[in-house]
Amino acid sequence: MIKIYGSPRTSAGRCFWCLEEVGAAYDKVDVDMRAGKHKEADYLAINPNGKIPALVDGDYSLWESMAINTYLAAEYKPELLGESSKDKGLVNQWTTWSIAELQPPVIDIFIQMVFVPEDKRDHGIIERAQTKLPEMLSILDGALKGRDALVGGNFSLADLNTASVVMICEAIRFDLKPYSEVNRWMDVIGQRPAFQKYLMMRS
Ligand SMILES: N[C@@H](CCC(=O)N[C@@H](CS)C(=O)NCC(=O)O)C(=O)O
Repeated sequence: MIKIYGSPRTSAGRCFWCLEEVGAAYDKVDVDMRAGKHKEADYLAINPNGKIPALVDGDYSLWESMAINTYLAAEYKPELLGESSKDKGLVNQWTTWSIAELQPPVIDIFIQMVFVPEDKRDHGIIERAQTKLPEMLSILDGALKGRDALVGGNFSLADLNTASVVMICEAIRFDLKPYSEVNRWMDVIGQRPAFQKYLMMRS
């Protein structure tokens, strides 16, 4: 049975969503980050980065949330990775883009607003992130014009991984109203039963 380490309210969240999408049976393993359990030897043996999430499937273990999702799709629902080589390339493109380009400014703002006391906030970091984020969201909005899915005609891992980052924009109360295509796409995604289960886990 698959074990997924972490809570749905962290970077592990997209893996819980993916597990629901692919319909694999799994056990959730809580890691008490407040108590520093993610930095203890037992957990470091699974993920030497000391970060959440990690997946263990029998004697196989894997870390990095996007890599975990690619594994889950390949193993349990390969159509999520795209049908043709070209679509597979595009799914990989959006997955890489969402973690390497879209997520960093979102996380920069999140860290400053949530973890750094107001008098210690680095306003340079916040301003740079607030400039970069609209550029990234405009790219996403343009790609979604007239489409319900980022790649081909159907929901894929590109949608799941990218939407999982857009959800953090909501958490930092970044105004998504100007991105009408992104909103429409998120509404379509919001109807997915697996997504709704994931939302319930976060509440
Ligand atoms: N790139 C990693 C990021 C994981 C990550 O930063 N996880 C956070 C929780 S949301 C964490 O474990 N932070 C603890 C730390 O950095 O020490 C992934 O997507 O899996």
